[in-house]
Amino acid sequence: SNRSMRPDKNTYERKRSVYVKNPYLEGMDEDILYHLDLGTKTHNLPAMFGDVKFVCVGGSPNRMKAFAQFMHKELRLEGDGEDIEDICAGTDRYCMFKTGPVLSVSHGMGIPSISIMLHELIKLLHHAHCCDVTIIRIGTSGGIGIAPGSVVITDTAVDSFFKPRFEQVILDNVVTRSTELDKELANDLFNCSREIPNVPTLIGHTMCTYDFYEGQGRLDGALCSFSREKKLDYLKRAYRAGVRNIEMESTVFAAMCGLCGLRGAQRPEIRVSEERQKVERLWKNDGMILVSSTGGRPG
Ligand code: R2B
Repeated sequence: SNRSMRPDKNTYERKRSVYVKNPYLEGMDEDILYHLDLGTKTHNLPAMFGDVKFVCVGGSPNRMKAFAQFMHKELRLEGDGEDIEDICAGTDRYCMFKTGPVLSVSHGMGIPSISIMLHELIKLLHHAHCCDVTIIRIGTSGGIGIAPGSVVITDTAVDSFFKPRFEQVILDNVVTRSTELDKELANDLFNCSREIPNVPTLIGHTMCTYDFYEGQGRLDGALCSFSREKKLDYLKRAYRAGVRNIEMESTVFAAMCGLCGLRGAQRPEIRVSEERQKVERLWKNDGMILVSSTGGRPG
């Protein structure tokens, strides 16, 4: 909803810029954003991106294009938006579309992939002198103990041990970063969801894993060394710790956005699939419902 998503007067007054925490960047003659096929010498980044206020990121390029077309219509911009151009067309690593103040960017699957994109996106927003930017991941995920088709708005991203932390390996050190997301933004999004009928929406923790199979307790990977009971025990413990869905990007997303002055939120939808129904049956027998993310298109 435009009403509840509009930043209040104080937010404008604060003018929160997007910052980078790298003393070397300023002294660099040129900054090349390798995987976006953009750069400070080749592109006028302030002219191209200076008005960006919202960045929406998600795994799949096609979905992010469809989202940009949707935004084009929602914002009632000129033309039908069908021929919207991929700003990163020079590379097939990620794609990026701009509709008014909304940037739609794909990030691929998993922490390393989204992390590379976020480094370059944050530098892009910084070079473009953007301020008061809100970033929202609108990815897919597998739900735990919630109704199929639900939308989970993440309050905190947690790791595989249900801890609100992201462990970044820097050279041969492990640095622990916080994964808190903007609570006010989560509440704003939740209030918006009340205006959309028939889409069950809730706020909860999102667990981020390094792997889709063994890391998520799946029994259908090429490797599986645990029993069905162990899997269910793990997922139940996750549920008790407040986890309502599982995906593969939220911890690094929360950590990086938090450190660089971006107001961040996660709003993954739960994929509905045939496999889910199977797992759901299994869990129903066990007194819980699990919405699995198997079988859907990777996203
Ligand atoms: C959700 O879906 C993908 C795996 O299928 C991954 O990117 C994620 O977080």
